Amino acid sequence: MENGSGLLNGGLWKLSVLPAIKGRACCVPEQCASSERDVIVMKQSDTAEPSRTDVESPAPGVSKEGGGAVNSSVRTDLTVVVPTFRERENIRPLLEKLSSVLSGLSWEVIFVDDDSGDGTAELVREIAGGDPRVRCIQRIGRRGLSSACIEGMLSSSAKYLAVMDADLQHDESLLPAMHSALVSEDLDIIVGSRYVAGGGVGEWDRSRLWVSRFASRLSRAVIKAELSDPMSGFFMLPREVFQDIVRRLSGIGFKILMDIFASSRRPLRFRELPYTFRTRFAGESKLDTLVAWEFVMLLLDKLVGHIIPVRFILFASVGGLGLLIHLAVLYVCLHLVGLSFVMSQATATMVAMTTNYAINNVFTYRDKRLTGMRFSLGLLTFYMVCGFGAVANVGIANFVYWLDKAWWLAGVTGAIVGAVWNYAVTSVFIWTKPKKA
Ligand SMILES: Nc1nc2c(ncn2[C@@H]2O[C@H](COP(=O)(O)OP(=O)(O)OP(=O)(O)O)[C@@H](O)[C@H]2O)c(=O)[nH]1
Ligand SMILES: [Mg+2]
Repeated sequence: MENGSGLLNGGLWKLSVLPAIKGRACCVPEQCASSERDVIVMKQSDTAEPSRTDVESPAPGVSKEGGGAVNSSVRTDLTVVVPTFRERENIRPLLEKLSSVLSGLSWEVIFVDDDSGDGTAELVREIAGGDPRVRCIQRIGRRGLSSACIEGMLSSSAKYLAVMDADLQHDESLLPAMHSALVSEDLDIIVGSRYVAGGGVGEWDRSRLWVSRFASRLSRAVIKAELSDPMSGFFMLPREVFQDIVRRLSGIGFKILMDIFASSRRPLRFRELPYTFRTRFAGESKLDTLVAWEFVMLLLDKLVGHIIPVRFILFASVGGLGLLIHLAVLYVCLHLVGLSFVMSQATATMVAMTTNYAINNVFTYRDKRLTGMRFSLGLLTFYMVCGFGAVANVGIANFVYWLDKAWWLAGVTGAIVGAVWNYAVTSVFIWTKPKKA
């Protein structure tokens, strides 16, 4: 049987076909980082042109009096990128705070919203209609904090880029100090840290503190810098530093700062400024157990991603699990239920393929997860792809056996071909860019 990827676990093979598949989906007019890393595609609700702003205009969306004045001679110096997922209630309070602390700078804010469904993007666009400092990128059928930040930064042409959360947990009053440190000193990045003297984690309970510290320790495997808070999502860097790194970013999961440090070819000159993590203002946390899973994916990608794509490792591992599921179901049907072998094998194959598909949808392709009708259509496509994969597997294995007579070599070769086929085709036809709804 062929249940997604057969027996392939781990891997020594450097497959030239895979990076080519990973780099798909860069197309005009959508903008993307044309790297061989995973796809970075923008769905943008406005243009990628820099907005030109009036330095002294009032809070966006708060009062329109004078707020729409545009001084076309002032180039935006700072872009604040804010990833959002269901943050509607936090938008106006955050804009008020940004407006008050950044009043001496020429700045803009770009909200990158993953089609929240609570009206976040609509509200941002409404405010943006009266204030050129506010912009919105709405991504459809995509999820992921890091990739959202990357796309936000790519759409800016400001000299400096900051990233912060929407829920007011990051202390915006640090932004001017971050900016002046970058302007006056020879630094690559300024990080808001909760773990240097003067900083704090606010109301975290002990378990969250422990998890954060543990993750920071694990990150040492891929970060060379002595950062006290590599899990921070609050930082500022010059755009050329970002541009220098962007093609090597993984864009996986929640930890964009760790990704930046781990992707830089040279050690980054950094400074940490203390801040106290505040309590979320409104809305709900998006942290869940799968965020930890994405953290592991990011670590793996940084450790072995240059040899073999981490998604392929996961896909192949899920295939291995599928084989176990297949054997268990086959045993139950054959020996406990008393079905014929053909019926048992058919049932086991369907169960294994279906569970493989569901597991891959949640874990391997969490950022492109399919739901509703698209989930069902994807499942049908998965059955078909795996059917072809099985034919290719058996055909190639047969051929190798005919050549060599080594059963194990024939079996392994067939399984590899089946797995690569399934991975390649499903990543192009199933977990790909969304079509029109
Ligand atoms: N675009 C986008 N933004 C996201 C996604 N997940 C989270 N965010 C945003 O990223 C920021 C951080 O997410 P939070 O849920 O606040 O995570 P956290 O601050 O680590 O956790 P809490 O302390 O529980 O709030 C918020 O502005 C979220 O709206 C996502 O999948 N896509
Ligand atoms: Mg938060």
